[in-house]
Amino acid sequence: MQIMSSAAAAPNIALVKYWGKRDDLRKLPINDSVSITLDERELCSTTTLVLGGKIKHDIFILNGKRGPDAHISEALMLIRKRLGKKYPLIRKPVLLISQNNFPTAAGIASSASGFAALAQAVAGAFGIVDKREISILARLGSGSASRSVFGGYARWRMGKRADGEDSFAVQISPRAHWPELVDVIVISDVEKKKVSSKAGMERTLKTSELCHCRQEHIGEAVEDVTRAIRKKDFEALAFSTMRDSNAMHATMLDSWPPIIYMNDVSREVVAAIHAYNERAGSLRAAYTFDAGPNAHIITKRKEAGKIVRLLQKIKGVKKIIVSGVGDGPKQIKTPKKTELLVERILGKQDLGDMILGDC
Ligand code: 2P0
Repeated sequence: MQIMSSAAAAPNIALVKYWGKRDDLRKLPINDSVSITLDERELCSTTTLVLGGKIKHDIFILNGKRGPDAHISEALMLIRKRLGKKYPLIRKPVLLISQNNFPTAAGIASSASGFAALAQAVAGAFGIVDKREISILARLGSGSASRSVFGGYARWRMGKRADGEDSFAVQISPRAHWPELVDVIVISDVEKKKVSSKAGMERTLKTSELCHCRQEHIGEAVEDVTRAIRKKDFEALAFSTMRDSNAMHATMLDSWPPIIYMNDVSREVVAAIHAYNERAGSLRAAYTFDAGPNAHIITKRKEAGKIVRLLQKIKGVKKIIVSGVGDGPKQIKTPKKTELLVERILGKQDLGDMILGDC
């Protein structure tokens, strides 16, 4: 039997961040985190999974190029271990085709959207509808992907169990509850980061004293942001978001050797947002930075134009993307181009390194 399943998912931006694991392989975090899922019409990973095709080993086509990819292989190994008994087809070699609608080199992390799309495609293949299960499947790929399986606003509960069965995301509110928020993404650097999130988290947890201090207060930040989302209290959300981004980057700097993701442009953006809020007399915009220098400015849509014009003036800003809040992953009809590619690949496997084009 051959099954083809396709899904699309968007990245998310964390307001209270995940930076440190209690279990590296299962990707179990040391704290809860809260995020906004972005709009899949702006930023999206589309993944097609073919199960039961006549192939001898896994084949990955990522953004039009044939893999290998150690990260996907590890995720598949964990997913197979989890689902293999109930769904033996997952044990057979798979063909996986994944494409981002944003350039991977745009400085926007694609692992959350990529692994959420993969989890949704696996779920679609086997008729799995339990969101908790889909969130766990996504988490096995990338911790932050566990949150991208929900639209709107999500909280990843760290859980306490060693097997990770209680570590999954839940939805705080759907998009419709607070659709006005946007993420203004300010790109100043498109290079691959020098320290991966995985290595960075390990280093921070091992060497930073400050990391333990952040952990003492992070529960409060998670509750504050969750409450702010429920009450649509932008100022409370903005305050806790900026504080936690600064706190996380402080623990990175406190690591040994220090990890520095923010650059001069990032710091100028921070200053510009503080000045903007000062002039407005209230918190109208909040910056947050992931493991990279590109700023994410959370604001209301009506402020976005002004913020974009303000930040465009900063020297070194290469590109600005504005994304709204998304509805979460979708099971989709496999695009025609991908169907043709699947036929080609299943008919002739010796593709070498050839560029396969858009799918
Ligand atoms: C987050 N980040 O909460 C934080 C903020 C980056 C900084 O989750 O090792 O790609 O695959 O679980 O999820 C980026 O790390 O790491 C991340 P793994 P992931 O969004």
